[in-house]
Amino acid sequence: MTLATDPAPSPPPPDSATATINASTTSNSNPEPPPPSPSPFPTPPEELIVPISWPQDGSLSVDWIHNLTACFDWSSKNLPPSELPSVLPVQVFDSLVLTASKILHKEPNCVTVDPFRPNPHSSDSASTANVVVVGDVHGQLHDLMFLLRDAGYPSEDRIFVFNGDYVDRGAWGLETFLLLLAWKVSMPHNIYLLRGNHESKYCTSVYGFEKEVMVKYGDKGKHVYRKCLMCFEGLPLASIIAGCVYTAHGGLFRSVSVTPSKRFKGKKNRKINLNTDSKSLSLGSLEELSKARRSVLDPPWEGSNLIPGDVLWSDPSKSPGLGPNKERGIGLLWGPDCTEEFLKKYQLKLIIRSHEGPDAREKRDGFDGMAEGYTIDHIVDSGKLVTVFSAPDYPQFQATEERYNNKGAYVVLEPPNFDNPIFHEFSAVTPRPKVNPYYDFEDVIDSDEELDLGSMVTS
Ligand SMILES: [Mn+2]
Repeated sequence: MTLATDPAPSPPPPDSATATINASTTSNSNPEPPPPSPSPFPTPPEELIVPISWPQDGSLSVDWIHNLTACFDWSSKNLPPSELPSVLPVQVFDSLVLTASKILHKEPNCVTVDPFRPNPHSSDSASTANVVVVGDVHGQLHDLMFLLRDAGYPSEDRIFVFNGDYVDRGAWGLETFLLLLAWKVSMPHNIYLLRGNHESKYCTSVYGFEKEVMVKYGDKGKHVYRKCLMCFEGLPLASIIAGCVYTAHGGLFRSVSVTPSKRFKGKKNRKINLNTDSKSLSLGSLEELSKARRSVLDPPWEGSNLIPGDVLWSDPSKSPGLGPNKERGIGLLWGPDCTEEFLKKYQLKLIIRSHEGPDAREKRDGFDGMAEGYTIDHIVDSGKLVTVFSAPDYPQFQATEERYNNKGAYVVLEPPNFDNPIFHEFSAVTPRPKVNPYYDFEDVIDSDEELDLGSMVTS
């Protein structure tokens, strides 16, 4: 079935009350066509351009994005979720995701974010942008809208790096992800979208995003979900900002280098160092990161392509060394010594990662909680490691009365050095529109623990 040839749905027949009124008021002369039956839903305010259409030249202006934002905001407050296609038709979804996917798939695993820009107005002066680093968003559309207003929108003077986890848990993962894709399409060098562990088939099937898409797009839901998964596969894994800051959703990763076996030295037999027991684990290099195969629906936890899973799932530890992340069942735990080794090796000053919200931090001995939206986890000779989490009042749906009431935060890096993170905290936008959750939040355990690894799609 091709979408382009699908007939537009015909308007439902007028109900009998309308038909009766028509019959008595139009009499016999010059019969007018029956008026379309009024929508049972509120009509959008005049300043909104609804439904959204794809621009003829395919270039998305800032005005187009602000209209998209306002439409998503309005529909989240006034329409049932299943009416989203009346605001964003599936054809426009297709154009947006296809255009964004093409851009994302071309980016390297570790993107270079260069805030030193040539000044188009003068050949001998360069302008320098600020860089804003954002952590987990988890479908909290209204908080993301606040963050963008508060920090200022992406522009030549302000580059954004998002650390992943756009979807799941919150009720507006689709709108959140699509809004960020629109900014990416509009100005690909002013915003970078990295992958989080929730941008995967496994997580989205457990934590709500798949169901959200099915509810919102109905019989086109499977198609929309599949396109989103294909786009997730294209998201890069990490970034290096201004040559001195490394960012990724989870963090550091192991070496998966092929090492010649001693016994068979000189022969063709080579042993792949699977690097699974802690004794043989060593830190991976940026060169290895650049060669990893990131285009997988679920990053594998076994086999030889382990770097994407590490980058997306790992956590820091207060104890030295590199070991398996037993709590999560995938990824690593790395100590302050590894942070130092990585920073020193690449002459970096800072690692900014995300991935741990207030629920995850509740169970982590020795670490600060996430009440302020950020923590400083390692301070070493070469620099430091910080965690930033940008979903305030998280998670949106919770079984207990008592909430974490955490703030969200984002990081601003400023010239000339970009190595001193300035943290901006913010509270949740209240009240949130009332909406039903898309996953069984009372049954699904709080953080991403105890993965059902067998159900992951890793090939
Ligand atoms: Mn995460």
